[in-house]
Amino acid sequence: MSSSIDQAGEGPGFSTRAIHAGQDPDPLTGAVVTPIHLASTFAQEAVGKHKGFDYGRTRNPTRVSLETTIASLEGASHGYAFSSGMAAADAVLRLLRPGDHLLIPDDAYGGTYRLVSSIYAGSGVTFSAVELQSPDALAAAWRDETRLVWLETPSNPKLNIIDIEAVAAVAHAHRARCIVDNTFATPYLQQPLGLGADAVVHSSTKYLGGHSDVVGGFVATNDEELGTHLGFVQNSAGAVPSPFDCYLVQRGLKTLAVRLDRQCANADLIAAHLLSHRAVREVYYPGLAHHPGHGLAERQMRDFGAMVSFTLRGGEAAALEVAAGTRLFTLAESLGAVESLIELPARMTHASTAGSELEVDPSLIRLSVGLENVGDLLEDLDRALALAGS
Ligand code: P1T
Repeated sequence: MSSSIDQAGEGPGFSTRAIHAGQDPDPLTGAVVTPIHLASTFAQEAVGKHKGFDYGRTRNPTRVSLETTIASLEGASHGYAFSSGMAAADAVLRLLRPGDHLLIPDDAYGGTYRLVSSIYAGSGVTFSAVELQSPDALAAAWRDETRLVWLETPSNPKLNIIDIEAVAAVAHAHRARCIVDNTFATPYLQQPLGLGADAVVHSSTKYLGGHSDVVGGFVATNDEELGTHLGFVQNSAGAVPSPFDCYLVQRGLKTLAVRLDRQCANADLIAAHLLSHRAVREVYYPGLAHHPGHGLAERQMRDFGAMVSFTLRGGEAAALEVAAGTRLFTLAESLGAVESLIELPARMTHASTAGSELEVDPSLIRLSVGLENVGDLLEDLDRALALAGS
């Protein structure tokens, strides 16, 4: 695992790029914050002669600034911002044609499963949900028509760790693409393009924005053909974020590294505490030595992330009580912001996976660990666990 301090390597370090890439002071006014350009259309001197912007859906200066920043953080030549994480995923999946086959993990965000199983499967794309941590399972699921492998690592909500480099190598050997949803790790903790992935997808609603006040998505790639496809879909389907939303995500990015350093440290302590709690049956956190992906996460990630899932000896009834019993951990969907959240994926974020290979244990509780004082967070969990009779 690399140091949690963002050391400079060749060129500016991560935190420097988060604050400066695509964010030079405004040439007109010197403003040090990228202006929010609200114009939906831009004056042309003569037909087709303009300053690089003609219509707001096609190109917007605030969006271009954000796209430059995130692309830089992911080590990408192309970056496209979307109006949500699902719109970003959809833009990539539009590569698929009827008859094509897609591999997805057997643990992934419920909305991604819904998009694939309801919308894409409905238009003739086939898919298999596979334990992508296992090279044998990957090999067995591969078909001649497999065009794309979709990874989530760490996965939502079980925090499985998948070997990006190994899966990308298999995909490329078959002339298929490997796409990584990097929402849980962020580019600060994990750089999928450097490990061979063809594109990185984000829900920027989560850590990138970081303050639970914006919904957004992003795709970054170094693949010229894929970049052209994404730009075409972004403009043609039009699921673009507003200039204000772009500003909010870019503002969040400036503190991504420091937020995550603290959130990972808090999560590490919480996972260890839960592991030793008598009411807890199992803890899912890649930072724990017994986690099956621990060694791989050490190699593949800078730190282990700030999501922790666990089950209780008291089962679903106890889980429902704990989820309703915390005060600092707010019972809510979503993740990755400054405040800590608690939820029950089976009934909330992953309800659409019921009856599928991705179905979540109804007693599984998912925590998004925030930036609060960790002593207060531990006390809050202990109180809720005690109230629930656990
Ligand atoms: O909500 P949206 O911005 O559209 O992002 C969808 C999405 C994509 N990928 C992953 C890994 C995600 O976790 C999400 C959204 N997830 C939640 C809302 C949640 O609470 O899990």
